[in-house]
Amino acid sequence: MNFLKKCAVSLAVLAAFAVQAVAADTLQDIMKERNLSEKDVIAAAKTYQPSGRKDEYIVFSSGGQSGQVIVYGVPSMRIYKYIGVFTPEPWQGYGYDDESKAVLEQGKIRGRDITWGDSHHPAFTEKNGEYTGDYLFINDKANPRLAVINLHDFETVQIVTNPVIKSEHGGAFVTPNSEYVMEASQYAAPLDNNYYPIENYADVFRGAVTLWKFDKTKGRIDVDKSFTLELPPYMQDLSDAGKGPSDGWGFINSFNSEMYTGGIEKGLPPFEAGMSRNDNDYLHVFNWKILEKLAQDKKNYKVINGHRVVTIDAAVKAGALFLIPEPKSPHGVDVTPDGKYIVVGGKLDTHASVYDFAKIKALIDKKDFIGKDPYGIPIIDMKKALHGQVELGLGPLHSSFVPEDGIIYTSLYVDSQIVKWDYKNLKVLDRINVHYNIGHLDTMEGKSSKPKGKYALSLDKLSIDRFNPVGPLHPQNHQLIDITGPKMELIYDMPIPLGEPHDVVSIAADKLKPQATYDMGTNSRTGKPHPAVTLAGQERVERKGNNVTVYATMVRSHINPEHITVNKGDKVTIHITSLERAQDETHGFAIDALNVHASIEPGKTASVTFVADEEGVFPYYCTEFCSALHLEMMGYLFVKDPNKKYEDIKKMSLQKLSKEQLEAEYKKILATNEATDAVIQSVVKFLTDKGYDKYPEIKALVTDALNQYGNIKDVKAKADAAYKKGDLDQAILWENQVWQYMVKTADVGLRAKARLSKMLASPMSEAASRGEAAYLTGGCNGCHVIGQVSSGPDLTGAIDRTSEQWVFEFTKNPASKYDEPYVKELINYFNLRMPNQNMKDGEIKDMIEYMKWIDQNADLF
Ligand code: CUK
Ligand code: CUA
Repeated sequence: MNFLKKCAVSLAVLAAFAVQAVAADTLQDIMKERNLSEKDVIAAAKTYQPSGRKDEYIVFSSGGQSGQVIVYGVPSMRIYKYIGVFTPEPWQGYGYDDESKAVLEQGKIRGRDITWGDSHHPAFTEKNGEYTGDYLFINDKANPRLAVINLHDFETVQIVTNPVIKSEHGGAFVTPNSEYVMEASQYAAPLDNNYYPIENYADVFRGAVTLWKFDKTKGRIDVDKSFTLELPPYMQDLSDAGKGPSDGWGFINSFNSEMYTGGIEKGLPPFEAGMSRNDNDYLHVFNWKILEKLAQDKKNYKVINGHRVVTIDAAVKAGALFLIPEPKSPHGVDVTPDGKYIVVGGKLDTHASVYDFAKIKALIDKKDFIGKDPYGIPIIDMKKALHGQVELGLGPLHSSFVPEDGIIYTSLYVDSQIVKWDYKNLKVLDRINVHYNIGHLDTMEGKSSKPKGKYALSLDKLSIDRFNPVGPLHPQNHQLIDITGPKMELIYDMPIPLGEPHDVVSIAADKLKPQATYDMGTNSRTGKPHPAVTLAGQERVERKGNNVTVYATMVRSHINPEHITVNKGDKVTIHITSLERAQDETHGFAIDALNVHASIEPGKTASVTFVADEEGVFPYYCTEFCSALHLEMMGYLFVKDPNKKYEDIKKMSLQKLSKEQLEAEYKKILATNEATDAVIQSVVKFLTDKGYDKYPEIKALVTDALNQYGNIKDVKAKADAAYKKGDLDQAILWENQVWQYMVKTADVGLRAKARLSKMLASPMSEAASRGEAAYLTGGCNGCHVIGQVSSGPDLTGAIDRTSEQWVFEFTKNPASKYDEPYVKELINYFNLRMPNQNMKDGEIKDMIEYMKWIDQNADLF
């Protein structure tokens, strides 16, 4: 009675809301109310993804100062993940479990922990210049490092620290078949670790480019096979690898061929004045295939910090290093998809310069040079190497490509624009304003040999007035631009709240094949079986002196063991294996107040190590809301002092249940279990009748459900044995555990049923889906549940019980029928009157179509 009254009250509230809600239910109404133009609505329609719809492209963005990588989708611009790379990331347990700590350890510089990174340029593995979607590389500009992320689980698996470069920028750029990942220096510095005064700049300070060898079968960088090319101290900037006809070559910009050394504090003009004095800087052109051979012979390299550095002399002698003048202080260098041209963004010059690789190669072959720089590197005549230059505007930086031959998109930092132009015929085609001050841009696989185009992303450094203010530190702005038409159209602004994300790479979503779960007992950071994998029944605690090793498991909804007792001062390692096999059933393992956390996805084994240096009781628990019994997924760590004598605590006398009370409780739980089992059996029947095993994803769910169900037999036997012994208390507890397994079975089983129903249901007509929307927005589901009698009658079969006309009239004006005997009966039964939801005629007609669809699919509810 009480419950029904409550329902009636909430119904009245709902009805009141419904009246307000109907005010804005046509597109025109919403546009008017939200002050949207037709253009806005079209932009929204181009980016909106209905629930469950997947994105076409996946974007990997550097996370700037966060040291992470941001993963989001295009066109929806929904953020999917922040991948921990150079910095700890608690959700993923990155930097908290032992396995990921080992990865972060690799990123130490000269023994020092580096707890931040300036993650900069992400790059995919490539095959013939096309993205493969297997691994992602990203560099840390601040602390010269490079990381490898495995795209089969989106986890960072390796960090390499550059042994000679002190400051970098021109990485990560991948050669067309992922042979090497290029990492070029930024600020020249001595390559060894010694002190030299600035007066030794030209003699000792050097730039460099490291060629990190990538082992494709292992998915790791092979440090021993990697080497570096020494370069003059010209402040190298961005790089790119050649492809097609220019495969084997690499290109690096620079901005201080003046070799200016600053000294503002001594009254000298500052760096910015001296470094932009000359009209030209140099594009470095080098051949890594020749260098690779040079690095095999001792006479060509020096060993610095245990690492091979091929000298400028050796490279010049072998015809592997050249310079070409470029307009002063350029920024981006981008090789065209066909590998025939190299486009350099002017930055301080309003032009983009297009170099023709065939011309460069011919000049090199003819040894046609205009001179040598102070380090003996041959200089190629800029005029002879250029295909042409195009005036684009102020501050051209980076470029990206599309499938159309010769078409390129270039960012203009100062003008805050993207320019579309033709690099073959050298003319500007279109431009669009962005907000504000764009750095990099991307055009869907736009830096590969097979760009997809379709959308452009503008990575704006400033957002100024685009978003709700959140203090003086503004988010960055990633803008999505539709580039399918002759004019670029801005369609979405996304605030990025995580550092300055420099650059992105994008990939067709179907090229990524991430796994849903791990093979049981995987160390995700090595990809190999974890030596401490623990299966059900193998849980144990081992002690060797002061080292305690716990082999634990997690599965919905318990941690085994639930009590761990150690001595104060013990070094404790807990290896935790998730016994789950179901997709998205992740557990997190935390011990309160001990800074311990790990993320244990299905099948993963992760370890945490800590010193139990404080006496006390420390609860531990699961940090992911993994099931209805998630809060119960816990245990206690007891840390006792072995040198202390603990007094006996007087026990409280708690009231015990009587035999009769226990019997009653036991009967109750048996009845509950029986009822729950009936639900399970009906779901099983439904699934079997519908041939669930023909649908792999449903089959996986059912297998998981049956796994849970399979646990019941053992537990039930324990319950029965306890009952036989007369231990009602234990019998009740074990019966409760039976119920837990049943709930988990039903949980997954019902999910499988819902998904299968959706797959099998006949397609909805447009009218029926409008009707469903009207049903939901009208709040009808507050009282009606399809397929069930709830606080209102089941709508299945309602038309058969009456007629379409009747349903129409009743919905339009329920009160007109309150006196009909059928309705009277309903009002009596539910103690509720169907309220008037003020629906329009069209909506009611649509809803009737929806009800017909329900009737057609009645067996699925
Ligand atoms: S760089 Cu050009 S705007 Cu550090 Cu790739 Cu950022
Ligand atoms: Cu496992 Cu919550």
